Amino acid sequence: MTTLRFVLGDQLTRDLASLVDIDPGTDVVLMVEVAEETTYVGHHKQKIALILSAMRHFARELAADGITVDYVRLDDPANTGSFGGELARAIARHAPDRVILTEPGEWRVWEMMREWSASLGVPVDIREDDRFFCTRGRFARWAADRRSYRMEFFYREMRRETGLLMEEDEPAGDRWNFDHENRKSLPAGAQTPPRLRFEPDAITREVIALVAERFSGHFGDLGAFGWPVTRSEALEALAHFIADALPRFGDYQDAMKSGEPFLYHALVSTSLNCGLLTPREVCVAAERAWKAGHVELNAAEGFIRQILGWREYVRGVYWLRMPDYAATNALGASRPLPWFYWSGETDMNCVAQVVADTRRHAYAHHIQRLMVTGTFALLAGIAPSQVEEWYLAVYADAYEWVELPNTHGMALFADGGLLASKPYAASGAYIDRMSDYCAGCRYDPKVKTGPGACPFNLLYWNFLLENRAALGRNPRLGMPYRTLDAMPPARRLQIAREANAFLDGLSPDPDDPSATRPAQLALDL
Ligand code: FAD
Ligand code: DLZ
Ligand code: SF4
Repeated sequence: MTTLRFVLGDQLTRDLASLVDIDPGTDVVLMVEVAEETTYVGHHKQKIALILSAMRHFARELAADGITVDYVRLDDPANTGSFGGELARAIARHAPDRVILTEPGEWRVWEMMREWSASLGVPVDIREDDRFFCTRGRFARWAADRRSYRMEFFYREMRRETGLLMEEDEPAGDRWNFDHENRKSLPAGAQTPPRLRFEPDAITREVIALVAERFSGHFGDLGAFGWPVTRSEALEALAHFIADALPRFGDYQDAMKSGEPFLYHALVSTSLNCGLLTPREVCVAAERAWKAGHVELNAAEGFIRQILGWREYVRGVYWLRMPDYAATNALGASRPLPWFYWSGETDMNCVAQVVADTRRHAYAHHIQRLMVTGTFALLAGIAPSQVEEWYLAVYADAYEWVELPNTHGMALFADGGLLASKPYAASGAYIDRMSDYCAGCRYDPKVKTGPGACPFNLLYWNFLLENRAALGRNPRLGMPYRTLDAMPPARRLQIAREANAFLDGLSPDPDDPSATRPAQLALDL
């Protein structure tokens, strides 16, 4: 009576639904490193190293608890390279009566899984992933009959249901949301806490060597690898964040600084997304810090909202709307992704800084992702599928269920406003206010057109011009459209001409010299 329990690389949680009732006397846990997962997108080298190392550590911990683990390594010569192929081989090895799984994070894998019962000839039990606050069914009930899904209302229901930051039936501090207090720019000379990075042990070093050799063509550096790869490291990192960074997380959540991607952010997404931490324990830790008087309410609320609100909400939208969601393109954006998203070679200092952070750490914080590389792609009309592939590839925390709604919906407005009530379009003034990037840039955020004009300024107005049919009646864009309409026609023409010259100079081709200096044309006008 053997049960085969197949655990995927982002399911590294001891009380996972498919592991809770394990019988170590008879059951076998299957874990497989497969080429299909390491290459379905060109993952950053650190992402592959993180998952393979965390999988190997998790398997070792299960084995230490007396559980039989059948672990297939990437370099096993018999490895078929796919989940389906490895599951079939394991069924032949163990002749199980049934296979138990937890539902996967991605639609792509869900489609494979649903076939397995029929194709493998063994009953396959797919269990709900109960590591989230909100099940897929619960979200669907919330979303039923709503024309658009606003995170804020979903979040309030989650607060009520979980009791997090609640006093009886009311939100702590009599407000649900302290976002207005969370938009400060970083004062000059502000000290940011040194961040905990974990020295790779022998298992991680072996994986890093494998990745360096086998995935040398993938984007990203391995040198700065310091992600938690075990639950105990992840818990240590969480405790460090709560003690040293959470007190200022709220205030400076949106700030950006050259060479400092971490600032006061939590760095917990890699651990949450592969299962080393659960969202509940992370939120409870933040709530406790507030109750103990260690942090202000705006910090605890701002942080908990990201996890209890945004993280659950984007997952709900993903599962409710896939697979059609990915195919929408409300603004008809179609330009190819400029090569500088990979090379970082651009005169736009903000973009160059974010790509550099991303390459070095497989990390950039939310506002860097949303308001620099995201806003540029939105304003420049880059094809959503190409932008999404980039975001899925370059971050160590990237899985489609969380990456896609953030990119497609929040950053690119490609879903036409299902997720955000207006596009996150902004000119250079926003980046200038929230960062020190502009001080080191050859463009000037105060110059709107002509020599030295910040490309974000040109593209911002051009974006509104080009998308008037889709956005002109959006009440939240009334003010910028009125400003645009008050401009003399010749000025609007100048903006359109300069913006299009700039856009024509962007190249997706690394061998095209203009790919590294895409802004040249705008200055030549
Ligand atoms: P903090 O800023 O400290 O926030 C704490 C936690 O809140 C995060 O760990 C994360 O779990 C959660 N969170 C915060 N914002 C969001 C959000 N918008 N959606 C979901 N969860 C959120 N996050 C991913 O985990 N994987 C992705 O692939 C991903 N892709 C993104 C793509 C774009 C275009 C944008 C704009 C955002 C994306 N995010 C993604 C959300 C967010 O940027 C990251 O969760 C965050 O930067 C992770 O760093 P942190 O742990 O230091 O987060
Ligand atoms: C991301 C990833 C990578 C790089 N490699 C593996 C792997 O070799 N084996 C595995 O089980 N999982 C891996 N993963 C995580 C999967 O891609 C993830 O489980 C699916 O996308 C489902 O969310
Ligand atoms: Fe970015 Fe414009 Fe500032 Fe340069 S001036 S860093 S391009 S926002």
